[in-house]
Amino acid sequence: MTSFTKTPGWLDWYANPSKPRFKLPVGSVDAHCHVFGPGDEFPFAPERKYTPCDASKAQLFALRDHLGFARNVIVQATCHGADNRAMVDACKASGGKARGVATVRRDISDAQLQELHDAGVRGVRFNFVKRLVDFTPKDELMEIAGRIAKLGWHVVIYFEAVDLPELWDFFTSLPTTVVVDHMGRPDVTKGVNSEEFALFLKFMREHPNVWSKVSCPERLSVTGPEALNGEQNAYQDVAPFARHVVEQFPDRVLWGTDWPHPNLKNHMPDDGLLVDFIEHIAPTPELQRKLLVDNPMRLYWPEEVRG
Ligand code: 0GY
Repeated sequence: MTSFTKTPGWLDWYANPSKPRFKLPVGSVDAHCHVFGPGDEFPFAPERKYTPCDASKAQLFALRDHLGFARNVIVQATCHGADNRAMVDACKASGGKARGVATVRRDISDAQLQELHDAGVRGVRFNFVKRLVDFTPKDELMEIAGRIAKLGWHVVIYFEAVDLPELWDFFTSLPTTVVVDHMGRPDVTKGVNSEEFALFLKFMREHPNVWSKVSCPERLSVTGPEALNGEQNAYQDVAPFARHVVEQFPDRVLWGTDWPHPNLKNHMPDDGLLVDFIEHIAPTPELQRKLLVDNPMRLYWPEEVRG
């Protein structure tokens, strides 16, 4: 048995989330969440930048049912490096209710890629957030993108808004659907009309293969979770950004809880309240259905959509 010591100051996920007041459309997908370990069963990677608490598949599936989601997309967390066993184990145990997004290196074989596919993996994640990962050469990433394109997978990219100009040429050369995590992490203090956010919108507008997760208000917010003016105003500084993206690109947006919320420093969100935030960014039933059902189903379960 190996034991792990959590990173000092680590915040554990919220134990008893409230029941959302917002009723999710039938068949909703939590399209961004993770599993951590359990560390004694699925050890964390030696090269990790943080050591989390455990967050098992059973706990994830219990949250899914409690919040009213039908399915999950489990994104490989950086604390597991390119060892996808915990994520794959969760996908396999889900009975078809979970798909996965993996981290792979260029030495992965075609047979191993096929194994991931059979387990439910439909994408790879390229991470450019420097506090989370060491640098991987772009030629290696492009080679991986070319290989996974043949499987019909997509690339998920995670980066900070200030880095978009430098990464633009690489991102716009990717041969697959490209899904941006958390709207490219805008600095919300700069406002929805900032040059930085305008560049992100241009990225989506000019490249119809680019999608965005409009998730993680708890990560991007400066005003925080408190309802400042009565009810329903949690994360109010993030809402205009996410709503803008949902309204401009309704067929290319996804939403996820980001449970178990790695690396938050100030507070741990009540996942029930996070679900209530959806109404503020997707105000009509049609936008909600696209965001939560139609779009993730098209990307992750296309065989069920085509009928
Ligand atoms: C997220 C965000 C973070 C972490 C990871 O894989 C990860 O470790 O994605 C973060 O620290 O911003 O989407 O979960």
